[in-house]
Amino acid sequence: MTRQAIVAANWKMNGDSALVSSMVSALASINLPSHVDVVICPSFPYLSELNQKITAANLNDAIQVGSQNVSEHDSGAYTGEVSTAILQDLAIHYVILGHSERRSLYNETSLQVAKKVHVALNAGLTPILCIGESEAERANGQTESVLSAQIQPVIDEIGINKFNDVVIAYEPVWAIGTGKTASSAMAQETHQFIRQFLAQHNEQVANKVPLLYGGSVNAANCEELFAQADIDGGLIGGASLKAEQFKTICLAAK
Ligand code: G2H
Repeated sequence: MTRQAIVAANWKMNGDSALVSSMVSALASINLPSHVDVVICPSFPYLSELNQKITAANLNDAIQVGSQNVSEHDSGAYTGEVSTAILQDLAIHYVILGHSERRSLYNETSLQVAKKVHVALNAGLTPILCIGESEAERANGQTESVLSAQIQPVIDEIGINKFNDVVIAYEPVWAIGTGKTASSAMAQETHQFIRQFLAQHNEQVANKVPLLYGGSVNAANCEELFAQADIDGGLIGGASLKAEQFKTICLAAK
């Protein structure tokens, strides 16, 4: 089964115009593999500038732009929020949803994340649905129940068939920005569990959903992670801010 390989950059609240320019130039200097979708998710203010630079560099087929969040509401009095319509207007294709930082710092619940996935799909955006367990949850043997509880509300909200258009990023919370990465074997085991969980609902859909690994992925560990059977790419934070590292990671995607 061939699945779409994806390498997505999550710049979080980092980056500036200079990074937008230098990253596009760096990626224009290599032959990005045609089987890989490269996605860059900067802060909201840089979405348009990034899209324009990608177009100017003739890289529209190779690089897509994504946002790091979207509102579950259509429009109206939601100060500080950004709607799917605004993202559509800016020609954005992907949206990261349910990142652990959104869940822990901004109290986003799995139900709210499910609604966001729904509105994103309705707007033709591809959601990158983030799930992951904390260190204590893994230590207590709760990894599978935590991941199931994060995915099930999304299945209930959109139905399993719509997962044909969803990307899942497994990001163990204890590996995020800490320099601790799950071993490739541990990541593969967890990805396999996620695919099996989806397969209980629909095996065909489960075999098609790209599963990305996230959490301190870098140029040194990406090859081994991407070589795992159920790892279809990565969601990259810190290392996506460094053009040389990010290029290596893009080239390593299978
Ligand atoms: C996990 C990841 C990107 P980092 O949050 O989503 O960040 O690679 O810095 O751990």
